[in-house]
Amino acid sequence: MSLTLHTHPYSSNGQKAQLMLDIVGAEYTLLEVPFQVERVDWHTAVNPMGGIPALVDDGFRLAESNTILRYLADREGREDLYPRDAKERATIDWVLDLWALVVRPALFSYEAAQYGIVLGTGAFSKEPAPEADVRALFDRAVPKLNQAMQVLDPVGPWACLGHRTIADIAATPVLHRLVHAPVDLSQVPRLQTWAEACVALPEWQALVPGCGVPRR
Ligand SMILES: N[C@@H](CCC(=O)N[C@@H](CS)C(=O)NCC(=O)O)C(=O)O
Repeated sequence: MSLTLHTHPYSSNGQKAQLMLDIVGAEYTLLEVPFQVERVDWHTAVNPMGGIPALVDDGFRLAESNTILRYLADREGREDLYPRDAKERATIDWVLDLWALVVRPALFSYEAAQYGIVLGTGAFSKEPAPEADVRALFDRAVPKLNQAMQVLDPVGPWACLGHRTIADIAATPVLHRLVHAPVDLSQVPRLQTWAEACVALPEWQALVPGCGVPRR
């Protein structure tokens, strides 16, 4: 059974799908989708919205990175990463939604400044903002970040359930960027503890050099 991931090395959502494939030990092929406003036909044929990543499993197509993580955990029978128990599953889903719908938007202005993100063309589409501006934009997000971190287990490092799950895998690429950013992460101590554990995952350490993950 063949798995093909449509991704881009700079896409944090693509990176989390690739990290998941590596953690479950699946064999896969990568197809690089160019970051351009008019997405290539072979990609929109799989994901009409054009977002990166998308996954094709023997003709079965899927997009939305969190959906891909849930699917791969179920496909590979990895209940340690995404349990079947309703409360455990919902706890993970809460962190996934919190990350995508609250934390990422709170970080957007900061990330756009640091990585020169332009909607439609992705990271490095323009020069990054000066470091003082980047730091100030991060500082503005700190209260919201500390509020969001109260949803995580108080005893870390993992987000919930006391072990690594897809909630941690989903956050790892952006946590990596934060660890390497010119910002004071100690202002959000629970996020810092979480980030250090996720970034140290051996599968991430193996993946990150080929990902062109910005280290500025
Ligand atoms: N909600 C989607 C987001 C997909 C998405 O926007 N991906 C980014 C890359 S991380 C993208 O395609 N960016 C280029 C763009 O701005 O169109 C997911 O989680 O997969």
